[in-house]
Amino acid sequence: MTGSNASKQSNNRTRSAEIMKRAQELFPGGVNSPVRAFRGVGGDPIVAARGEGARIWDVDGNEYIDFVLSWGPLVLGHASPIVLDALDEAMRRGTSFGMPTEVEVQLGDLIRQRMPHVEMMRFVASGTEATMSAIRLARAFTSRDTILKFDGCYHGHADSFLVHAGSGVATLGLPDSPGVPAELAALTLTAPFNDLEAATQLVRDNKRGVAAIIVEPVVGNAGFIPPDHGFLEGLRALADTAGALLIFDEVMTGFRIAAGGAKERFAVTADLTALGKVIGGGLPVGAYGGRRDIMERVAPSGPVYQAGTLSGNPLAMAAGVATLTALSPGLQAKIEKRTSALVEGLQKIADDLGVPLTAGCAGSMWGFFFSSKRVRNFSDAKASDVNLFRRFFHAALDRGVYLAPSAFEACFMSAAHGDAEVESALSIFREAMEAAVD
Ligand code: KE4
Repeated sequence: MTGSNASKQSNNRTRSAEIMKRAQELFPGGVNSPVRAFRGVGGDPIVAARGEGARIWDVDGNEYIDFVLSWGPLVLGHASPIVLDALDEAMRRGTSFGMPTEVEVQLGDLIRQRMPHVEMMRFVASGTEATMSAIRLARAFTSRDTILKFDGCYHGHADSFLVHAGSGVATLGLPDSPGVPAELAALTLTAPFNDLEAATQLVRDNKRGVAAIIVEPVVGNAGFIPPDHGFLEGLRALADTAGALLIFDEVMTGFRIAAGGAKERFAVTADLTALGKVIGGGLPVGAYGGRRDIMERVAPSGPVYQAGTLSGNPLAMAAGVATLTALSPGLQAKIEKRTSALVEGLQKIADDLGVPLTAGCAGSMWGFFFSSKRVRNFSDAKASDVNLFRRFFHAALDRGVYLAPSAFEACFMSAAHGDAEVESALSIFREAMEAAVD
């Protein structure tokens, strides 16, 4: 039940609680990925039963408008008939071969048509694999070991990235991760996002040279933080001067901030790009690619080894082909228009209520902070009112809207979020904000 006058739902969550009790015995924190555990907002996770379009239902039958969309992949919405039909046809031919297939070529063609700078690519099974492989390749290509990342950016859980990382690492307030050898962590430099001077200084001071600068072109893992004008251009110039590769981690931004990704939106071309999420339509996928002269170093055409049993899995490829084929420029523009309307509406609600809030969006990715000033980096994000976010999150959840359960995550929209969903969500946001500030 979600309607424009949605008051608090019944919110019986007994089945969720029962299932989570069993889950706690089986999985660390009862989850298979930390950020799902609600540690960033308190309370107990709701257990998903099904999704359809813009909505999910939990195992107690409570309905929510979903703005997490599996953390970004579901740009067509839950259980999109387009994706289901493609999967139905694909799985009847078999679920995996560990052999070349035509469908992986079809998806590769679609990606390269939209991102011509991704001249050659390799499919893997997660975003982590994509960024981990891109870094290994950059280190091999430059014969250097050091990388530069940005505080609060999250590039998956490969060892080299768990240094001042965002997403679940930030949500849980982990001081980086035990188990990462100090010698390896020392090879990861970190600078504040949007601080070109600090990045330049770190690169200049590193006498052994930097292999790669890796960045989320629009940050989604410290909350939603867009780049300052000129920041990405500055990183491109810095990489060129330093002989480092520029890697855009577009696992989250890919096919969300623009059809052609960061290059189309910001006119900055990375040497390597990591992709994931949307290109698998909700199935396990990742990809890394870019300049042909770099990618040709990857085995078996070159010596840089990387492999995967389920890389290019035909079901994930089929879901990706269906998704990207449906995601026409016209549809993308429609989703972006509704995303802007939602964000403008949220900002207006906060302004009307006198609640300090800054909201923003880039394509079909959006986010907000309870902060009176523009958030430019992770320190700004941590200084926002996280306690108010927690209260707002639960007030919205109780009224039928599911936001990312952390102040340090982004939210998303899909083709299934129509004007009715935007109107309902804004009505719920107003009620939730009034309740949260009381
Ligand atoms: P995966 O290994 O989770 O497929 O992708 C890692 C990754 C890499 N790069 C970026 C920019 C990402 O956002 C991610 C994963 N995003 C998180 C959400 N912020 C996934 C959710 C989770 O960890 O459960």
